[in-house]
Amino acid sequence: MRLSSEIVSRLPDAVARPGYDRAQPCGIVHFGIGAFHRAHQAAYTDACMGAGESGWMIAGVSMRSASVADQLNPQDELYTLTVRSAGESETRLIGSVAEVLVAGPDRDRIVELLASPDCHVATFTVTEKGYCRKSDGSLDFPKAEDGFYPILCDALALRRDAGVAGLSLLSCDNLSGNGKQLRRLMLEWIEARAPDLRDWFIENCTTPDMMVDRIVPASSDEDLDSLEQRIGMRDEGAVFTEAFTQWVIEDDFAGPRPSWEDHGAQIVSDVAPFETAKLRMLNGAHSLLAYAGLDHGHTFVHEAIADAALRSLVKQLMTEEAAPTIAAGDGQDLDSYADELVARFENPALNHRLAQIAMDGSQKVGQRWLETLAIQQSQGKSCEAILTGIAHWLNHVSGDVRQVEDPQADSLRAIWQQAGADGVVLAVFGEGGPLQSDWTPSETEVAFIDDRLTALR
Ligand code: CS2
Repeated sequence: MRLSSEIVSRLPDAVARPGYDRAQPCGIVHFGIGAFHRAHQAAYTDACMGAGESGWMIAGVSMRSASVADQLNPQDELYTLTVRSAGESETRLIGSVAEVLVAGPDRDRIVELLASPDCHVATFTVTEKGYCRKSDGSLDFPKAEDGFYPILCDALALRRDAGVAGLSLLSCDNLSGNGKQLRRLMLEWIEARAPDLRDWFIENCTTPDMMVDRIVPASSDEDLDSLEQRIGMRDEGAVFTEAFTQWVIEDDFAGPRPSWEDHGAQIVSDVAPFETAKLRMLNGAHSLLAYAGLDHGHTFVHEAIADAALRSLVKQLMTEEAAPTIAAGDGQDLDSYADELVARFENPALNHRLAQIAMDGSQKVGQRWLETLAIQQSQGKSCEAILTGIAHWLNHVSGDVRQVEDPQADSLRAIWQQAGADGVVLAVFGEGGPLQSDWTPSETEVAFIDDRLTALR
């Protein structure tokens, strides 16, 4: 028996369900409707409509595959969200998604929804690589052609022509200064492809920065099976997450928005301290656990953090390397933040796969590790935990140990083959390498990484 609006009443009483009328306009178009969006922004928006706000249904766009549409369309876009903490699971039904569309085949409908006066907000969780940036950060036009840029650009031009207000564009991805980056990249597209839209875009659209946080492992077949046992019906779109959730949003909107702050979001004037702490501490530690954890033979985050050697590296990365580079904002205590993160990583009920975090490292380590390295280096300090992480990442992308899922997998493997273990650090991170940043490895740092790599290979 498959979940759908017709059989919602047969759900166990313990499963809370939307009490609002779902036949409302879509005020939000979301690009990248994966598990994270469904467990985070869509849940906040569901709470807003549950509290009586209207007009905030979400049209979700899947950028590449039709799989989310296949999961949700037969279920009238309903899905359950299960919060898992040790020993307990709590499930609620989310009603805020109205439609799921696929970027290629449904392009016209997506443009129509975005151009509609009912729509006020476009949100994005397209992952780091979905922004189609070249290694110098500028827009990679051939890649961007298949991304959200042309769709959004067409819709914005229609809004301008029809005299409709601009949109608030919310990048909810783990990029530093995500709003600013989205603005810069979108402008690059507009300047090249629709230059007459430039001034209108600048005057009418905003791109607030934000920090989003919730650990959402990819749902497994076992997750779906055990949920089915518990709720008596099959939910192919179910998502599973932790109790913790955080959303810090810069107060910079072009028009109306849901009152997310009534349901736990923080609307602030400066997101940077939160975003930087999250990227360098949480995500930085995650990537270290992923590459080092896999090399130590672990599968899940909770196993890796229970490994004494890795646990001490993670603490070192967070408190001695990353935290000193962060100008903490009001009420932010980075030591307790680090403790909370370790506790979240320990959650045994999540089964968060290290391999999931290990994906797309070339797009992630810049904001997670290299910014910290650059700042510490400028103060004459070196960061052994991060450098150890780099050795494990390089080992990973050699392609010799396991399958590498990364848009740069082929070129990184080619660099390895050409430069060999002795030259790979500078070939990747040095001048002309694919991961150039403000951090240029010093001789001592190169030697440190080389030592670790030799031990690994
Ligand atoms: C993780 C993140 O997969 C990854 O790279 O580090 O998805 C992480 O779980 C989230 O950012 C937590 O908010």
